[in-house]
Amino acid sequence: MAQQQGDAEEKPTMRLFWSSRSPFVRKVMVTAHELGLTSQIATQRVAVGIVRLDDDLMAANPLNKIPTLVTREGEALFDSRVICAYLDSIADEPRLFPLDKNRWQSLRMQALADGMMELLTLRLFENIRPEGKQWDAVHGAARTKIAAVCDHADARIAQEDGPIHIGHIALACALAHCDFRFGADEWRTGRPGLTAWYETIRFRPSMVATAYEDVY
Ligand SMILES: N[C@@H](CCC(=O)N[C@@H](CS)C(=O)NCC(=O)O)C(=O)O
Repeated sequence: MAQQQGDAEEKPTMRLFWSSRSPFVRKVMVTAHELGLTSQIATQRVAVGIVRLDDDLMAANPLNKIPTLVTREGEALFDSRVICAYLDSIADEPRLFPLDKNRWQSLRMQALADGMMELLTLRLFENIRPEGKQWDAVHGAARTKIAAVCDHADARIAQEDGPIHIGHIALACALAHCDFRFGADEWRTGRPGLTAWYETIRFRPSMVATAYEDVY
């Protein structure tokens, strides 16, 4: 069932296959909030997973993945990087994909954060494998990589002095997802710079409006 979020005065012209649990979806929703586009997007809740397929979604995206955005023209766009770049391109003031000196750092930060989301998703999948088919080494390696991502970000975040960009949004959504699913990892420990930065970004209206919820 489609549900509308944001300013109800404007009729939505786009449709987003959506879940309140996906970090990739949240990245798209935070982007839409930052660009003032939420009233144009109707969200359609889907519950999917690597072994849980959805016919409606697959008709739009053969990969069965969310987020998938159906544009005003009826074209399906995926994945989250493509959708965020598209939303930036149709906004009155495109600004989340800098073209100046911050361009490559912002895209690298997005890639790093997306990779962290993939690792968190992999760990969730490992958790639901049938008993006897789980592989602890996957958790261990994923945890090590996630810690390295956080160290990388912690070492660089203080040098970020410009306006918010797509890398910041992706990183905030990845860290929030770590809290949501793997709070015991305590990513803040030993990373004061990243912690202080996150304590600011997590209170932006776009982040507050898109909090994760563990519901289908
Ligand atoms: N690279 C994709 C990743 C999207 C993704 O993995 N989404 C998960 C939910 S968090 C999904 O839809 N999984 C369903 C499946 O793998 O079939 C993106 O950036 O959008």
